[in-house]
Amino acid sequence: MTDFAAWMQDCQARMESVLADWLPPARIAPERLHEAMRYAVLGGGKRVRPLLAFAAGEVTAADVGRVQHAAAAVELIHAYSLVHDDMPAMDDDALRRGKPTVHVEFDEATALLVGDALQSLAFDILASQPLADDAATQLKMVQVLAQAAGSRGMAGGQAIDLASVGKPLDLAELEFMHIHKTGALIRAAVLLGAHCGTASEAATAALDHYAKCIGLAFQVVDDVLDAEASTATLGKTAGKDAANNKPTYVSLLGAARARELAQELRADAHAALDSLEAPAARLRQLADFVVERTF
Ligand code: GRG
Repeated sequence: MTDFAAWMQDCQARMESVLADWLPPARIAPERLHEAMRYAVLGGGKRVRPLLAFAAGEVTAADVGRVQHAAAAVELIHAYSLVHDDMPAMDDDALRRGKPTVHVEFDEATALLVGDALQSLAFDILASQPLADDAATQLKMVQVLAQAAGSRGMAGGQAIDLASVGKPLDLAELEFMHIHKTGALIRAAVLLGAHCGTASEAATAALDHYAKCIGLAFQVVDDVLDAEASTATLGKTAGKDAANNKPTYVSLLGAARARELAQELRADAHAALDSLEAPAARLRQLADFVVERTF
């Protein structure tokens, strides 16, 4: 196993345990809601956003005991978004992370509440744990996550996505949508990880630019995988974008140019890290992972 693979495994295991501790036990009332929350969050997913938070925290010499809570908060928002995205009113999907989606395994009302409760838990964590050197930075972290998840971030991107089905978006409009829908939370993961340590303004700006590049690269690759990989490999239904007549990087540019674009974004992400004093090796490896991933 490579050093990077071992690091990833280590962070993923840590994340699983931290999330398991934060999620209410299924034996506590309301049992069914708590069971569904645990079902939605535990035992699956690549944990890309927590990995980014850990790697950004390394750059700012953050205490990993702090970063793990910030990373958990971001992952809970991500998990909530997947639960709601899979519901019949949105993407209407039956498979997520290789198992039945929450509304299929439980029911729609429970899935709605799971999303709501996971979002609240994320902010509970950010508000209750000492994560930054000073209160102002910690308050800023709460704001970063709130804005990333809100109508001018992920939820707004999702609204644009829903409104765009069957419509001919151009490249700039597609990029605008994805910067919000997928990019905003990826950016929050990097910034929250960094804010757990000591980040100068220049370092924060460099990390912000890095995060924007890989947020977009993540989505470009997601579009390519949706078009080319199998349902079994992805653990979610493949080929949905074309089936739903959704504009994607593949439908606009073709798969070959989309792959090139992902490589260009990876190079931009690496370049953004060059100005940092720390080598940021993990962030570089994660940019490579995001672009080269096959699932
Ligand atoms: C419902 C407010 C709301 C937002 C939903 C994130 C999102 C917005 C929808 C998910 C739909 C989707 C397939 C988006 C493409 C990129 C993406 C976020 C993929 C899933 O993230 P991964 O690959 O998933 O990190 P895992 O399961 O590995 O955590």
